Amino acid sequence: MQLQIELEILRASAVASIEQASDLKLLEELRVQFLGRKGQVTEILRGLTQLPAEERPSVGQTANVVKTAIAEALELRKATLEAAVDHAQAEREQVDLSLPGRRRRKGHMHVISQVTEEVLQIMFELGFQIATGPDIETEYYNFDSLNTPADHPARDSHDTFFVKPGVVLRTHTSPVQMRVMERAKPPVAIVAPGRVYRVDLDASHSPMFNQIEGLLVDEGVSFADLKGTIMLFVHRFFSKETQIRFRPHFFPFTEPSAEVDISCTICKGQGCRVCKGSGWSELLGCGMVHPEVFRYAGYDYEKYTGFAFGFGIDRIAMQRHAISSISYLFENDLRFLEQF
Ligand code: 2U9
Repeated sequence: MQLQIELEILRASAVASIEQASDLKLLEELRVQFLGRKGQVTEILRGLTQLPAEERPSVGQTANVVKTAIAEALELRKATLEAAVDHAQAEREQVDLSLPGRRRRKGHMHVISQVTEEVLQIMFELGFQIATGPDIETEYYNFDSLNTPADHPARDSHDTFFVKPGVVLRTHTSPVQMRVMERAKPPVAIVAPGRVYRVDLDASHSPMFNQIEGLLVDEGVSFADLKGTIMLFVHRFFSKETQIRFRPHFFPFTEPSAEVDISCTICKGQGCRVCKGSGWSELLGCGMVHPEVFRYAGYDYEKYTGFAFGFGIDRIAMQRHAISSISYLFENDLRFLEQF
């Protein structure tokens, strides 16, 4: 009788502790304490053999009922605690599907590339084809064949990067036109875009810059054709209102030669930092191809004439987009680049 009361008390206190267990670790400790091999209920069941035979069945039955009740309480509490753990994890890992996604920043073409494409598109519509060539050139293609004598200051190592004797980083894209002329008979109408290199570094010069040159050769090509082509280009690329003026100049590969200015698009001719107060901005160099250049190309200079022009893309990009300092084009500051 005494044992049965003990069993009932054990059951009440066991179930109460189990129901209050705050985590799974504690619950496991309680299971060991009551139902484990050396647990309290197990000990009682083991002690049944010491009881008088007539008491054994009823005490044994009560002990089993208590054992089952404790086991059930353990199961129930375990399920509750596990569900709480799952819930807490779900809370931690919650994804709010209604939040907007992270925006990826889209890249785009550099303003120099954009301007290059615009220029090439206009020239393509005028019937010019696009030609390219190597950045590393022979002195022959970069200078000799373009009527630039061996003692010309541009051929000095102070102005030109030498790779090795006879080989340079091209200082202009003119060698591209020379190579095309060697291969093709007139009529030839090409534009050559690309990187060029000069030993030059200050606020307004970079040792590498981008250039576009053009060449048109046929029978009867005149300076009037050159002027008309430049005018048409300027009107399309800038505006019909943009003024043009030609100034005499000298290049070894053209004769006569000229430089072309446009009315400054930044100050509309009023005078500003970019045009140095003059209201005019230097745009490009041009001229009629020198007969000596035709001789190098194997062209009959009695039969053919042609014009050529060349400009730096930075200069034309600055005028196109009213950029006040060339350094912006090389700094790659996104706050600047994202405006285009
Ligand atoms: C061949 C014959 C003639 C290309 C030309 C210029 C005038 C010129 C400069 C402008 C500024 C380059 O970027 S810059 O420094 N270029 O002024 N270029 S005529 O004449 C040629 C080219 C190839 C076979």
